[in-house]
Parts: sequence; C-alpha cells; structure tokens
Amino acid sequence: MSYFAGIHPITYEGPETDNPLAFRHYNPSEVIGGKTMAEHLRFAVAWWHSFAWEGGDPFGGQTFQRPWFGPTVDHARAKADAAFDLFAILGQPYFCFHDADIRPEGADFAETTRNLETIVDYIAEKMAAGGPRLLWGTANLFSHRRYMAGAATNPDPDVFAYAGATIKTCIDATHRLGGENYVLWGGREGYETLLNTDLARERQQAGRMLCMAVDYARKIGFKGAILIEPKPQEPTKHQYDYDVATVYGFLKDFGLEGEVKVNIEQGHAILAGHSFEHEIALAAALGIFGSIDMNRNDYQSGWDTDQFPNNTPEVTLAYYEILKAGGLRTGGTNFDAKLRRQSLDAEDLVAAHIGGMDVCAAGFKRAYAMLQEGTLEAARHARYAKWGEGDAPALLTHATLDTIHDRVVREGLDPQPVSGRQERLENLVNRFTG
Ligand code: XUL
Ligand code: CO
Repeated sequence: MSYFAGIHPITYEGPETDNPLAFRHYNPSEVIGGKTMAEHLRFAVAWWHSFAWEGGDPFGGQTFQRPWFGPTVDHARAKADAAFDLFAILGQPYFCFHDADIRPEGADFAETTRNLETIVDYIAEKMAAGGPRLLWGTANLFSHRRYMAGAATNPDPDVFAYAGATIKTCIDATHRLGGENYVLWGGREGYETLLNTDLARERQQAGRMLCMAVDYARKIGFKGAILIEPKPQEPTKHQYDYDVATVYGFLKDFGLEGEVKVNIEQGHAILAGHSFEHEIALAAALGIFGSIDMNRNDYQSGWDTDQFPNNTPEVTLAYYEILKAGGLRTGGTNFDAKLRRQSLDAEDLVAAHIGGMDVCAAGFKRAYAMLQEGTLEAARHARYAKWGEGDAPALLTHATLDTIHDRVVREGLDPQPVSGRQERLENLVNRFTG
C-alpha cells in the first residue's frame, strides 16, 4: 500500500478554497505570457529532504519512521515508490537527487556503483510511464567520513580520485535519466582552519576536478547545463564557492565561464549576506544564471534551516529577476526544503510542497504583472537615460582622464543630484505584493 494512501492528487481550487490539500494559486495549466505555470516554474522535489532525511538535529537523531528506511536495495526501491507516489500527488513535477539519496552504500566502490545502477534502472522504468522528469542529479561528496577534509580539495589524492570516480558515476546516472542539469555543491570544499590548509593548492584541485567533470559530461554527450551551487559556509567554516561573484571568479580562472552556470539557493544567498534577488540578478548580469533551490532560512538563527518558502513578497522579487533574465530555461524551482522534525505525517510532506508551490505561483504571478505593467523598468531606464546622450557614450569607449578633465573644466560641469525614489518604488511593489 502506498505510503500516501488516502491522499488524492492535488488540484487547483482557487484562492477562496479552505481545502488544505488543494492549490490556491498554482494552476499548472494556466497560461501566462504564452507558457503554462508548470512550464514557467518547473517545480522539483528534492529526494534528500523528502525521502532520505530522518529528522535529526545536532541534539537528537531520527524522528521520522518511514517504511523505506533501511540499508538494502529493496529499501531503496520502496523509497523510490514513495517518491513517485508523491510526484503523482503533486502533479508530476521534476525531481533532484544525490547518489546517496537513492542507493544504499555498498561494501566498496564497485558495490556502491552497482547499487546505484540498479536503482537508476528502477527509476528509469518508473519514468518510462511518463510523468516526472529529472531536473538534476549530483554526487554526495560530503556525508561519508572519507570526505571530512574535502572531496576535490582533500589533502589525500586518493580521496580526490574516489570523488572523481563518484562524479563520473553520478554524471552517468544523470545522463541515463535524461537529467536537464548536473549540479556540483562543494559541501566540504572549504576549510576549518588556515593553520593546516594550503588554500592555493586546494583551489587548483577544485578547478581541475571541475574541468574534468565538464570534459566527461561533454564526452558522453550530456547536453544539460552544469551548475555550481554557491554557499558561504556550513558545513565548512569557509567554503570556496562562497557566492555568485566568487564562483564567477573561479570559473574565469579555469576558463569555464562559458561552460558552467550557477544553481542559486535562497538560504545560501542570505547566509552570504546577500538577498536572493541580488544573487539571481548578478548571475544573470554575468551570463551564468542556471537554476534555483527554493527555500528559506529562519532569519534569527543564522543557520541553514532549509524551510519551505512562505514569504510571497520575497519570492516575488526573486521571480522578477528571473523573468528579467528570460525565465528558467533548463533550470527549475527545486524545493531544497525539509519538514520540521516534529512534522511526522505523510500529509505534512504533501502540505509542505503545496504551500511552497502556492507561494511560488503567487509570487511568480505578481512578478509577471509587475513586469508587464512596466513602471519599475521604465523608472530604471529613465535613471540611466543620460548615458545615451551627448558625449556620455564616449566615456565608456575612447575618453581618457585627460579628455574628461578638459571637458569638466571647459563646460564648468556641476552635476545636480536627483532622487532615487526608493520609497515610491517600494510602494509600487507593494501594490502588487500587498
Ligand atoms: C546544501 C545544499 C545541497 C545542494 C545539493 O546546503 O543545498 O543539498 O543543493 O548538494
Ligand atoms: Co541546495
């Protein structure tokens, strides 16, 4: 019997419904600007939080009792069954996984790989019936104790090799399942203390691994996007892929800025001292925007709490930047979000995703309306309009400090400040989000 027995596929009932198991804003077939909401938002369920996580925190272990928890391949099949049942209930979204979420660890590398292949075959069969698709796959190079001092950045070349071999098997699995992206998040690619760390060497190692991953993916004909997911800290004290700007510098250094994009997570952006929309806008400006991990952190705890999003005005500003960047192309909205550890029931898992999807849908619609209405963009363009006038364009091409100096003196330039109109613009945004 299904773990979700008794829970029916969720349908759209509109904002007025009081049915807790219905969509109030997410109507997958609603067409906005020539595309359905499902096509715009490309929702994905994260295998790790929804099916592998046991409810532990630093002070206590497992709180969840799922029938599929266990060390065998049969347990992993039961886990996949439950996952596909949830996908069907939510309306066949995308999904994302780490190798360690879907297969049991074997006694050695060969057995671990066989386990992965067995489960990938099983998932492929389930996908063949149509329905959910793979947004991205990735390798878990952070949970096992062998990675405690890093994967690609480990001082031991054998760990580097083990990590590389694992990435190969994960790219294979992602390719086999038609994944639209492959993600690399460097959970242990950072350091705890500089006292024992050769930072320059570790950075080179990380660059080399990324080059090899890109080469391998292209060699086997993987057409999807390859994405790095920035995060400033946690688990390591200082991670090398700190934020979008840092990742861009890293990609430039290794000549990969045309090959690799970013998967931006809401909570990671906040941990880095940025807003989510800042990270999205910067990635778009640099031509490396790929996909998003949607969640939220508790603003008081300063910790990566990976909660489901519930702040529509915040989400609106994120989708506003995404729409300006041309929307989610191969990317999607992956709920890298988990239940609270007291939320034990199957229905909690469903309700969490319904809430997240509704908040995103509401935010998306508001963002779309704001962009269509056009006042914000018109104000932004007007603010820079003088750059198109007179001698201004030459300032960015052939002017020198000498010629500029002469002109300032000759014309007696005395620039007058103009209002940035921030409050008016915020009021305008509130008309849409309030
Ligand atoms: C960790 C995190 C990861 C990545 C994939 O904070 O976000 O789950 O999304 O490894
Ligand atoms: Co993430």
